[in-house]
Amino acid sequence: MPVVRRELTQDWTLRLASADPSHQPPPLPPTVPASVPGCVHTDLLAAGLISDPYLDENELALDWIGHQQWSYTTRFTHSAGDFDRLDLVCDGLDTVATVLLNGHQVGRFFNQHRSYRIPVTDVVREGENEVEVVFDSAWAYAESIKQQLGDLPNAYPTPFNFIRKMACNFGWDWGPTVVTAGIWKPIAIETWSTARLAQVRPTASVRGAGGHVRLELDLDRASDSPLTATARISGLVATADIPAGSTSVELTLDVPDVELWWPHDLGSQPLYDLDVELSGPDSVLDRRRQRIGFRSIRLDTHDDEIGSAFALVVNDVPIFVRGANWIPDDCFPSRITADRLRTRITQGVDANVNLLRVWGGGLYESDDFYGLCDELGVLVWQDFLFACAAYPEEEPIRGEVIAEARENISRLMPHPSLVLWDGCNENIWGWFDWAWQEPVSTRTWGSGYYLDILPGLMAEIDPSRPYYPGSPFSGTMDIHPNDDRYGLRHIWDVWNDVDYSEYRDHVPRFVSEFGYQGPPNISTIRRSIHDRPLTHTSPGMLHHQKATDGNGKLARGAAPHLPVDERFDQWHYLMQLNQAEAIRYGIEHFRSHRGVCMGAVVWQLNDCWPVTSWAAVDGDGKKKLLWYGLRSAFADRLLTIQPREGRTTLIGVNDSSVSWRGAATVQRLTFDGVVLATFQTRLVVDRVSSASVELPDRITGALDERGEFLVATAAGGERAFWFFAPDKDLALTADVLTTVVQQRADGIDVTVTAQSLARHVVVMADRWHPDAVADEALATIVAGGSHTFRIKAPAAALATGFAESGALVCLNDLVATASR
Ligand code: BMA
Repeated sequence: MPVVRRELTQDWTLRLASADPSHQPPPLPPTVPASVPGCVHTDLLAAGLISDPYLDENELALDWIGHQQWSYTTRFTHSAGDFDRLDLVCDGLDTVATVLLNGHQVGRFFNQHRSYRIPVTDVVREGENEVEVVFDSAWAYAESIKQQLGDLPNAYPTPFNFIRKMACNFGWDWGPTVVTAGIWKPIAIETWSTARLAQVRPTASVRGAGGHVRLELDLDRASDSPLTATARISGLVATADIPAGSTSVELTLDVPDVELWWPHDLGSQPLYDLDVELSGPDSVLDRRRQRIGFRSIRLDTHDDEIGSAFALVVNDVPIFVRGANWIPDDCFPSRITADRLRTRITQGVDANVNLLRVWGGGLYESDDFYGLCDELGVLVWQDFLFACAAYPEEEPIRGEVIAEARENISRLMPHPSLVLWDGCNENIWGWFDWAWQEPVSTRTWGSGYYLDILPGLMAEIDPSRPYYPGSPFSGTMDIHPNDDRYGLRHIWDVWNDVDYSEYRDHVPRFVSEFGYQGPPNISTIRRSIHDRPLTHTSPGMLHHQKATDGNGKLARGAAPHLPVDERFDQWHYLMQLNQAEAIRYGIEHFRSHRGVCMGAVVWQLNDCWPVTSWAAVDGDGKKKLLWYGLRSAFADRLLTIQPREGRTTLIGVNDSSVSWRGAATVQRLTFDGVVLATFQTRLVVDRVSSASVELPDRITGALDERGEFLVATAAGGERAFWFFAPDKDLALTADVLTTVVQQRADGIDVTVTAQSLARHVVVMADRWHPDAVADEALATIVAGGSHTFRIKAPAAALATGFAESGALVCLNDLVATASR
């Protein structure tokens, strides 16, 4: 009999198993219909028993949920069949779970990041059976482990470092505290006979023009009979006999003339089906299909005259990483469907992002996530799940860490997109800089994981993928982990303390975090926050801002660049604009140092709820101005003007697979369009490289710093601006735009023409209609120029005039107001 899997999705009920008197729950019905996969929060929400924790300040009143003991129950019928074994398979339990079958405890588990297979052949009975999963409070468990092992430093006041559960679930500087419990991944009954495939671990590599697959199989056995394993790829077959009693086997396949897998910016994503079969003497016992790809990957960390490099080399091409950090897309991960992941990852691809870093305070993401990255050509860097805290290396945490690492390293092996494993987020930095050394003293703090255990497991299980101990890290504990000259760098003094112009003081080898906040889109705010009046300091807005002094940093960060205007819509425009400008400024600078610097991974692509944060796409999945800023700053061909050794310099950066050659023109203009100087040059930028041209004095020397600017244009339409003064000080004229709106079948075209320089012409389409989306949202238009914004919108949007909606904003009008 082959393996038969039956998912238990039906007839689940949830009940409060026991209440925590210090977090007294409100009256609840004895049972509540439940969804599996799911969690307590989403079940209570679906039953109408709680308000939505993502709205207003509801989060605060729902704190009790995470402190209770909850129980999930269902029934299934079982009839005796022709099989040897019956397992209860839990793909994911969140987190402290006792599993009972017909009242017998069959398992007790403590780790959200593992799956569990429970042999229950002897407990299951003919007819009706009852499965119950009881979840203890994750808070209470983590606190008890903390008591047992002793407290350790943590950037947050919660015990997430004492439990193997998604850390940001306890609250983060962009996330609410919604400590969940539940069966968060599928749960199933599986029957099998003789043997089954326990693990299939492929390593695909490139050998000359061919591909080589090394396939390791682990088996579970119910009997000793001899077996055969067969693997097929591209019409090729390999088989191996597995002698009686043996539980592992290795096969290899050599595929001639494979097509290489590339990140989307450099090539295509051919994927190959690898089919694996396990057979007994007379029948197939188990099957697995995995999609793999062929590419080589190397991490270049060689020492050089600056310090030490950090560059990902894919198929022998050093890649400049145009990356974004990824956080769990929802605090309730069972709501993250494959469709939603496809949308979100595609938003990254469309913003020219070629790598997502799955951040260590979140999850090992679902198979869907990595499968989509394979398909869409997005490189993945996966953190092991440690973030912003010291972690104990004693039991019971140690064993859980090892088990979860083994499982997830193995699970993710098929994916060509996965190119890097990283030990932790900021924990090595924390040890150096966050006053941990005294409280930690002689205790463990996690270094054993990052420097010894995890690299050991990688070498044993998946030596094909690079491993790096932390982000940031300088390659050795002898050098400060956050040094521009070595390895990985996080730049957070910009945003926290200093102006974004100080990005230019850093030439990191690879910047894996840097970010700037902005509020979510207006339609997201209006859906989730019902403050009357709604202001940037009204209670709901403040609640949906989790960063320390977030609003203060927003205001101080914008002040050197943009006018101050606290009317809500104006504030909102200015803050989103400043976020986009700060990051664009940083990225253009980092890319202009291509070669020394080989990556910029912005913090962060996505949000998990509606919040003011560093994200480019807000909690409702809407693109903030930053998303449009990323798309332009991360474009394959970037034209930028940068200071270089005291000179103003035109730089072309080419991260595409074809060379970029052609004429470029730089002009110094007045805001009214008078050409003061022109410089013609030829840009020659090879593939994956950059080139610079120093600009002559007649171009770079402005007579009136408030009223002149440079515009550079390359033959392909690439453009760069240079202003001699901050936007807020420019002598901009109000009311310089004429606007023509033209209706189309699926929306409108908005053509704006500028009489004089129109700075930061922005379309925030969802101000017009919540579902309206503009193809472009950020434009600076020179005198006499025009730009057409194409806006997709549902027919209902047309009932409201676009012009009256406030969706089109031009900085000129705010600067002129401010200086009046
Ligand atoms: C980085 C991240 C997160 C945090 C972000 C913004 O350090 O690793 O911990 O959300 O900064 O503060």
